[in-house]
Amino acid sequence: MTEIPKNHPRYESLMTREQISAGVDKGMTSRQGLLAQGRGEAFDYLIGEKTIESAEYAEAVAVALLMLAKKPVISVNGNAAALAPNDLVTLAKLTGAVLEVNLFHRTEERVKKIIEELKANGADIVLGQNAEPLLPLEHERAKVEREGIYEADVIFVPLEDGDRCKVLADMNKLVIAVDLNPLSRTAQTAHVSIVDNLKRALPKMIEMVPDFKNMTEEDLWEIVESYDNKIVLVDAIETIKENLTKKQNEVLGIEEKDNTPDPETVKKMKRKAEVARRVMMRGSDLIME
Ligand code: PTJ
Repeated sequence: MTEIPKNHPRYESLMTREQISAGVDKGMTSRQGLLAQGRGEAFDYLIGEKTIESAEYAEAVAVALLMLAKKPVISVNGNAAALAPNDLVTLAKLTGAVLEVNLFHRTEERVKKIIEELKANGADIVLGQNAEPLLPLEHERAKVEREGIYEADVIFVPLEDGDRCKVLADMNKLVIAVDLNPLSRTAQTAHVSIVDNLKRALPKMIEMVPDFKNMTEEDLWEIVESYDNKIVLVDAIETIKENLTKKQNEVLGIEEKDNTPDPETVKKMKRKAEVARRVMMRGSDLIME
């Protein structure tokens, strides 16, 4: 691993690269995973390399959904295993979700290595080795375990490539995706699209669990039912546009104009107070009236 000085301005980003590259060396992550990481980095840059409010809102809804699920599954690929093995195991334990390895560039060797990594991070059982081609897909992601993804009602899919997400949705499963690209097929198809870096999203979700543990099923359903994924996607795209305009203005030496929204917009953006209180003790102004 390359030694990255802590005071390097791009420390976090470079360390993440090191993690992915170490994942390749360990035989868990595919070489294609390096390219996926690069694409993610580019979108993270555009989003401002921080968790935007709408993503935090989607994370809260995702936690509520995982708590409500009867058979939740967290699907793990080579990139997710390299970036956040410990947090994946913790989230699974806290929400009662089953971990299943599901790969696009599947080899049995990689499945085994990822299972070993998750177990080394505290997982008891990890599915994936007894997968059968049960999903209507022409590629290796079709291979899932009957007891796992095939029978799941809610599936958490970090860093997915789009078509499985659609197939799962078509099978009436609720899909939560983490994808920094709000334009990707995955983000556009999932029921809850978390436009955030997986490395930031997971700790936030883990931190939220205790707040949701004390809620009634009715309250959790209210949170889930009042969620609109389109708002989250639109907000992510809007954030990218704003960041680009800001940069453009900086380059041109144009001063920022006052962006305070007019009172009519403020009124429209006001949240449903009760739901907002429950979901966003951690802040989100995005449930439109
Ligand atoms: O391990 P395998 O064989 O299952 O393969 C996994 C990869 C990721 C290589 C495979 O699923 C793939 O090719 O994915 P894509 O089509 O490149 O899509 C990955 C998506 O994840 C892209 O939209 C990226 O922007 C996004 N992404 C990359 N890194 C992160 C991310 N999103 C959130 N957090 C990240 N750290």
